[in-house]
Amino acid sequence: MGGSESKPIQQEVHQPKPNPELDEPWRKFDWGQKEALKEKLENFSLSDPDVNHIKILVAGQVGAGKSSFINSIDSVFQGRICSRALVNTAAGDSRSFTQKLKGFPIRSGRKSLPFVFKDIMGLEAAALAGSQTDDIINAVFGHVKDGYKFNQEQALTYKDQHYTSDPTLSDQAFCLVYVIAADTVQLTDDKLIDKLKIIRKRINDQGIPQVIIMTKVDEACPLVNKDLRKIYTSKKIKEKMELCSTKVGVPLSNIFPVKNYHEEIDTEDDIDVLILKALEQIVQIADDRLLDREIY
Ligand SMILES: Nc1nc2c(ncn2[C@@H]2O[C@H](COP(=O)(O)OP(=O)(O)OP(=O)(O)O)[C@@H](O)[C@H]2O)c(=O)[nH]1
Ligand SMILES: [Mg+2]
Repeated sequence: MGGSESKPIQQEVHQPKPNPELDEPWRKFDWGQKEALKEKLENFSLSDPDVNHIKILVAGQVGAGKSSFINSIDSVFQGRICSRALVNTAAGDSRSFTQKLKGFPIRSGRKSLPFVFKDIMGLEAAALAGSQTDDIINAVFGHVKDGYKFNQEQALTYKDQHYTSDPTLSDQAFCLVYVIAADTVQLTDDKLIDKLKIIRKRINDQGIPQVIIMTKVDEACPLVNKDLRKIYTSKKIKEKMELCSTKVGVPLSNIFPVKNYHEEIDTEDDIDVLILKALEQIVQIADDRLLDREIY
């Protein structure tokens, strides 16, 4: 074969880039409902008068944005950036920054709202299989006292001073909020999914509902990074939510995408309204469970 044989010239075909945005939002969302949602939550009264505060436990992988989500809720009601829950500022840590169980009562201005969010250590794929899941399950059921420092090697036992053997209704969590970061959902380790399945199985048996909060939407999609209102027209975010739903096994209707406050110095209405919508759902679901508890 002679080297002079010429190859047929390949015509470069320029395919138009697929539009990253949908024409119609895939979830209806009213961006103007901030004040209405805020007012509704400020005036929320729990269905059981014996319970002062409903507890909501926030769990998820290390660095997913659990502490930031609690701070973001705080910020919405205070109208300024709050940072009561300490947030990790060093990227890429594989160990959880939050080490102790701590409850954060939510206030609007000076008014105390009937919800307490519990911040917990992050789940680590590499940590010993049983200890973290047992601790989280125990925390959901109200057996773990605030201030307890999680121990990777050993789950809390009933002999520990931080163990409550006979939790009251107010000690128990009525909703588990599982936080997943949108930018890394595809990388979620199978070991973590297994841990989550164990937690879900145990809490499902007791009828404790779960909500997924998908954080860091700004990191996952450049469109949304520029304009948060594109969250429900972004194909990327829709894809991430669907992936989240199949990986974790929770219906899309129980997944809420948010952007946490992380570098802002002032609050913004669009960030606020997404956080408030997620909170409304969490609180509603938790309160329904409180009402239905006789069934379990
Ligand atoms: N861009 C962006 N960054 C976020 C968001 N939420 C959290 N972060 C950042 O992600 C990092 C980890 O956030 P944390 O709130 O400490 O996460 P965590 O889940 O509490 O982590 P552990 O306590 O270590 O398990 C911090 O640097 C936050 O500023 C978000 O919605 N968008
Ligand atoms: Mg934390």
